[in-house]
Amino acid sequence: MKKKKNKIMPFTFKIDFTNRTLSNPDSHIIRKLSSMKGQYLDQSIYNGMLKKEDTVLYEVYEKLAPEIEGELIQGLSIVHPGKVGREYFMTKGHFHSVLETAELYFCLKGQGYMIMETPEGDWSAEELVPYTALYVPGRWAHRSINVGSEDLLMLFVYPAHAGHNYVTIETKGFRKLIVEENSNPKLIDNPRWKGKNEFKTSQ
Ligand code: S6P
Ligand code: ZN
Repeated sequence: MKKKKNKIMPFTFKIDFTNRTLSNPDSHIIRKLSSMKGQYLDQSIYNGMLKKEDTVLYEVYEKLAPEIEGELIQGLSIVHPGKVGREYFMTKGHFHSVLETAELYFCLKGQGYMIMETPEGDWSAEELVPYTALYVPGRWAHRSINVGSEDLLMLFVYPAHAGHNYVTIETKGFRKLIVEENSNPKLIDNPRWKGKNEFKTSQ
């Protein structure tokens, strides 16, 4: 759960690599397989896995700030290794509600990709390995994907007033997917992605 911050003082925080956490996080979000309904291509494998266990796919620890222009929210995202059929464990993915807000990611550990796209139809897939910084400009929806065999750890920083718009991706998915082929990640078109983008503004 997030607890809103109204006042803030300068602070430092440490990343605990062993326990995969931050010092004194303000929030800890845990996302499980059940929150990814409709996002994985192979629905029967997805349903079968879900029947057995609602596996934790990823976790997010945040250091919060007042949700106003000028402040920043930062934190640690941990995408666990695993697959649903040929697709890897990944985040839900979102646009920022304030569309023109950017985000910075810094890969600390593991191996992954960030899949990104704009409402206008541009897309990009960037590889993430340790010590890679990734700039996600405003307007770009983003989803991180763990293509390795260990946790994918990333530090992120984004404007505190950005907010999250999940509904567009929940409804339409991303245009591009990353699947495993011959033990390697491969970028493919999402066969279920149809028609023109219909960017939804409601949450
Ligand atoms: C927030 C930032 C990350 C994600 C995290 C989980 O703007 O992009 O902290 O929240 O990677 O992804 P998602 O799509 O479930 O929020
Ligand atoms: Zn974001």
